Amino acid sequence: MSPPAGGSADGWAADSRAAELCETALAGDRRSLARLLTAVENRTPIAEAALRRLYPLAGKAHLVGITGPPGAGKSTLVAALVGELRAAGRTVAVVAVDPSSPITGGAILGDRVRMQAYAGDRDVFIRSMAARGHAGGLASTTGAACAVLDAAGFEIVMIETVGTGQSEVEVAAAADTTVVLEAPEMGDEIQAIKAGLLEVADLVVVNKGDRPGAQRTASQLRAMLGGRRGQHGPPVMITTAATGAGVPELLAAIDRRRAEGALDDAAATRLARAEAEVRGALADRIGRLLAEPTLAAARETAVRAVAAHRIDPYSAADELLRTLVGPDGRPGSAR
Ligand SMILES: Nc1nc2c(ncn2[C@@H]2O[C@H](COP(=O)(O)OP(=O)(O)OP(=O)(O)O)[C@@H](O)[C@H]2O)c(=O)[nH]1
Ligand SMILES: [Mg+2]
Repeated sequence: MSPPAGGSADGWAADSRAAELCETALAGDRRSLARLLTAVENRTPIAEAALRRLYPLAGKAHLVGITGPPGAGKSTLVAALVGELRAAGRTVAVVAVDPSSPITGGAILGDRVRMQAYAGDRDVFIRSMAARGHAGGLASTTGAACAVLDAAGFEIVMIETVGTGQSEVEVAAAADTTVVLEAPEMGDEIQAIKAGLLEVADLVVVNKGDRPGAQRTASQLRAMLGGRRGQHGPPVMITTAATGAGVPELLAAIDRRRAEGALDDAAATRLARAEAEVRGALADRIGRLLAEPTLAAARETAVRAVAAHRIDPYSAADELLRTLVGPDGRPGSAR
């Protein structure tokens, strides 16, 4: 293992704690796994050190995003999929991301009750995460959490998110396969379905198949998506998550994505994810460097120069970057 960047005492402490947590988590200790995810959520130095160790072990899991409007039945469907996977002896982790609130909401508590059936099952891991407003955003935090669970050996990692604007696009960036859930009986409101939500769909599911209008909604969606993307719109399926009807077929469609190459290193979704992760890491690095007290003077000088219009913001940024990176190209070496 390479030493932590900078080699500071804090860096070494974080690295040795991360090493300990990674070792026990990989040996199957769920408490250590949960601690690693907390570190990821809070973006601590331990998370970074852990990721350095775990990233090479990840890349095998199928990351499946489940998104859609509130109440469409995402959590019920996730529970049904978990049941299906466990019946087949397969392992699964679930990350429920609530992008709307900085604090884990009540809905997720309800989901937890629903998942209590798996309390003693070591092959199911359920975690809710609040997505705070980090520079790297939802995608990079979710991506890091998925990498940890992936490295821990879960075959499928499901990410449940409420479709509230930008978040579903970010979920799509974190997942290999994005399942967009809709509920029937939207009638004319079908036009109001956020185009963005369907744009990112690899699979579209009309849930609540027991309700009238499910078939009609599915047909409308097929016409709409087929029309927009030529002959090959995403498959539109019908499920009744409450009874499990259609769930084996959905799981089969999800599994087919692996055979179709969605999990290959060069798959578009994997490249997009890597891109988001690198961007997130860069934003993180730059943010941290800019916050360093040793750079306060340079920052202050730049800000005053820009305010006085003696220099434009881009030139000021270039100058700061030179200060940050230093002549030998190493961060902080100019100090
Ligand atoms: N009739 C019917 N009701 C369902 C079905 N699936 C889910 N529901 C009900 O729909 C409601 C919402 O289900 P959830 O699974 O909590 O929906 P969700 O999309 O996770 O909701 P949020 O997390 O709040 O966005 C619950 O009352 C479920 O019991 C179904 O297939 N048929
Ligand atoms: Mg839910």
